[in-house]
Order: sequence, then C-alpha cells, then structure tokens
Amino acid sequence: MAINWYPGHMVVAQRKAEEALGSVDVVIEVLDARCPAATCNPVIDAMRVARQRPALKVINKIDLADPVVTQQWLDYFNAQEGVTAIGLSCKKAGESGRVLPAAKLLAPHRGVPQSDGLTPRFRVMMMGVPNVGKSTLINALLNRRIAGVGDEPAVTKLIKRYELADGTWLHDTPGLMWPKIALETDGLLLAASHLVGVNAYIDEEVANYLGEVLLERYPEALTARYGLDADETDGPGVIEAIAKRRGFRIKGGSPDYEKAAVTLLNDYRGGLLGRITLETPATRAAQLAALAERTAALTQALAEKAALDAAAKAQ
Ligand SMILES: Nc1nc2c(ncn2[C@@H]2O[C@H](COP(=O)(O)OP(=O)(O)OP(=O)(O)O)[C@@H](O)[C@H]2O)c(=O)[nH]1
Ligand SMILES: [Mg+2]
Repeated sequence: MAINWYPGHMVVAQRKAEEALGSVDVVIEVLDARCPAATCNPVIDAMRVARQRPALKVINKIDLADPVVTQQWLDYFNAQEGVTAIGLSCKKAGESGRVLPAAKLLAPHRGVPQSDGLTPRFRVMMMGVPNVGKSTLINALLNRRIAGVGDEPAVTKLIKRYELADGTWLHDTPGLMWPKIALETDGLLLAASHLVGVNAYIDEEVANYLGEVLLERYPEALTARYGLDADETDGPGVIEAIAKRRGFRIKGGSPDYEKAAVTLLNDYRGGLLGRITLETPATRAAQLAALAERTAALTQALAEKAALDAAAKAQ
C-alpha cells in the first residue's frame, strides 16, 4: 500500500515556507528519532540547498528511540555536507538548551555586533514533517506554552514567528509532506509513528508492517508485552497472536484484527514496547539499493518494450 498524504494546506504552506527561507539564517529540521530518514522530507532539503541555508537536524523524541541506533543516525547525518545533527527529547527539561548554540555555530556572522554598531538578528525556522515536535521545541526554547501543540499531524497550519529575549526569531511552520514518497516503506514508518493523517492509511496494513519490523528488530519487546512465541513468522501473524492472547473477538467469535492492530500501534506510539527505532542506516541503505534495482529493471523492461514496438511498426 502506497501512503501519500499531501493535503491542500501543505501546498500553500510549502510555498510560504520557501518565501520565508530567504530571510532566515539556519533551518532547524526536526526529525523523529524512531524513523529519522523516513522523516527527512526531500522537498525541505531541496529548498534549503537551493537557498544555501545550513541545516541543524534535530533528532527529537530520543526518549522513545533505541539509544544505540540514535547514535548511528547522528553519525550518519553529521557526515553530510552543510549539516549538523543533535539528538534530544523536548519532553526532558533543559535538553533543548543545546539547540540554539548549535544552530548559531552554523551562522557565525549573525548575532555578533558589526563595525557599524548594528547586531544582525539571528533567525531560525523549524521545519519538518507533521507531528515531530516543531512547536513543542519552540515552546521549550521560549520556556512558555505559546505555540499550539497536539498529538495529531497538522496541528500548526500557518507560519508563526516568535521572539526570544535576546532578539532571536523562531519561525514555526506547518508540518510538510511531499507529493510522492519514493520508498513505500517510508510511508508505512511515518504512518506507524503517527506522523501522517489517519485518513491516509488503514490501521491494519500499517500494523502488519510494524509487526514485521518489530519481529525482525525487537522480538523480545513483543514477547515481553504480549507473550508472543518466538515462532511468529510475519506481521499478520503478530497481529493475530495479539488478538488471541488478549481475547479480542468480533461478534461470532473470530479474532478482532482491527482492535489488535490499533493496540500494537498505540503501544508502539506510547513507548509501551520500550525504546524502539524502526530503521537504521544499514536497513535504509539496503532498501534504497533494492529500490534502485527495481527501478533499473523497470527502465530496462520499458526500453525493451519500446524497441519491440518500434520494430513491429517498421515491419
Ligand atoms: N515522547 C516525546 N513526545 C514528544 C517530544 N516532542 C514532542 N512530542 C509530542 O509530539 C506531539 C506533536 O508535537 P507538536 O509540537 O505539536 O508537533 P509539530 O511538529 O509542531 O506538529 P505539526 O504542527 O502538526 O506539524 C505532541 O504530542 C508532543 O507532546 C519528545 O521529545 N518526546
Ligand atoms: Mg506544530
């Protein structure tokens, strides 16, 4: 199932963000530590690179993620040109204090008095996919609950500017998706992590994939929470086993897969399965290689068909 969620307000928001980029110094791109690469919006990267703005990638929600894998992602992003990455949890007091000093290092000319006596104001813009914690980070930096937050994708609908006591401008932006997600599994990771609108996917399909990833990467978490046997073989098997263990049944007595799927999604989202990261730099590289192979095979098949059509026409 391909998940694509690109509601109308995002088209407008993207255009406005593109305009606003011209007058900010650093883009703070907020990512979700449970799926950091899937939460990298390629359109945001392209906009930022076109405007030659440096990026501070903030891997947020590390309280929910596997600390070993978070370190792997920090190393991965820090190796990228024009990018600095830090990990934090907005839910932990004081952790956001590292954000602005790290961002300032990327624009050393700003906020420093010039020879004409003027001090150029430091301006940052929070960007990222929906529900990753952009507004929560703004509130943490302001030390006030002023930006609207909520555990629903697309809470912030308009760009808003906030000012810190030292004159720094913080722009909050609506979460942005992009028109076509190249890796189908990225859409599933985003949906599992509650980062896309609920109307864009079917819980059971997403939970089947989540079950498959958990079975592969964190089988012990499934055993601890649901008492699953190690011999479950696939995602649907995990959902079926949860329904059986918990006694979820629909009228007539068959297993209630829907209820089991929602249970798994909510438990993962709420951190009840422990600290989990659904992708690593290695799993990502393997998926990208497989995608490249599929694309090459498709291109070749199309070229062969075009050659056959041309030969048939020539006869
Ligand atoms: N566990 C955990 N939850 C967090 C963290 N940061 C934010 N959240 C939660 O994530 C949810 C989304 O936060 P928001 O700040 O509204 O996200 P946003 O990126 O502004 O979302 P949109 O405006 O919809 O694009 C809220 O329920 C927050 O409480 C974190 O570090 N850890
Ligand atoms: Mg917001």
